Amino acid sequence: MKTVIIIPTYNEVENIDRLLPSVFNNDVDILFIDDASEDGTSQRIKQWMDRSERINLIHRPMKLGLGTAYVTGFKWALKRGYQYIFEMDADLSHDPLEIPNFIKKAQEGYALVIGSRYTRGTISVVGWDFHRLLLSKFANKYAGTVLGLNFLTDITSGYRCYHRSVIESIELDRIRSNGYAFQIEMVYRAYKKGFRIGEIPIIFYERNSGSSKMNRKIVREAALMVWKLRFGRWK
Ligand SMILES: Nc1nc2c(ncn2[C@@H]2O[C@H](COP(=O)(O)OP(=O)(O)OP(=O)(O)O)[C@@H](O)[C@H]2O)c(=O)[nH]1
Ligand SMILES: [Mg+2]
Repeated sequence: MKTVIIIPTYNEVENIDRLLPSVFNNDVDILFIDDASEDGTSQRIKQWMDRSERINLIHRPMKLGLGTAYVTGFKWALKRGYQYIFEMDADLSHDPLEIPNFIKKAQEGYALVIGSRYTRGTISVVGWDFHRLLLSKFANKYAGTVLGLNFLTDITSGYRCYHRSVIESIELDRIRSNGYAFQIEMVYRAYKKGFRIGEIPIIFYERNSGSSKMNRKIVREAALMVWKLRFGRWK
């Protein structure tokens, strides 16, 4: 089955060399969406592209946000006939060893498979302080309650696998949100279209290198977006 892993990057040069070999252990193609990183991320990716045809790069002229990066990647992937389309962070928070587990779950009939840090009441996060954990747990509960998605445990997770039918059915140009909100919006839209959504347990490792792009604006955006989603202004 043709599979692509979409990886948005913004200043992740130190992580590329560590990430790529383990992604490559799987029979997948890779698409990077780099937003004009100033640290040489795209040059490093290009060096790898000389060695492998399985790597692709879309370079955007400025930092335009995670949501639009994925939308760009989704359109690219649909055009090229990929069946399974993954989202993955570049900072090694998402272990590529899990890729086969996502595909197995997808083949059991789940059109969207989310890698969850919070299955069965546990918390599988390495390296977060209490504040960050609380924020993530709260964001999940809050958004899950407003949107009726509490049957899922981790709707903000950015490690996931979509069957192409999900992406095809969603009007990508209408997606407004960018950070956490983007992840929530995609789950909600998939749910509203009636797709089967499943979760697999993952361990999330906080980044060791590079810096976080999380900020208050992203959190605020998510807090407001769930209500817009819920009351239909997005339709
Ligand atoms: N192309 C692109 N990638 C982005 C942008 N913002 C974040 N990313 C990438 O999206 C992924 C997730 O971003 P992170 O900064 O790790 O966000 P996070 O995981 O919530 O924060 P940390 O826990 O601190 O790592 C990483 O691969 C980033 O490089 C953006 O505006 N454009
Ligand atoms: Mg991260």
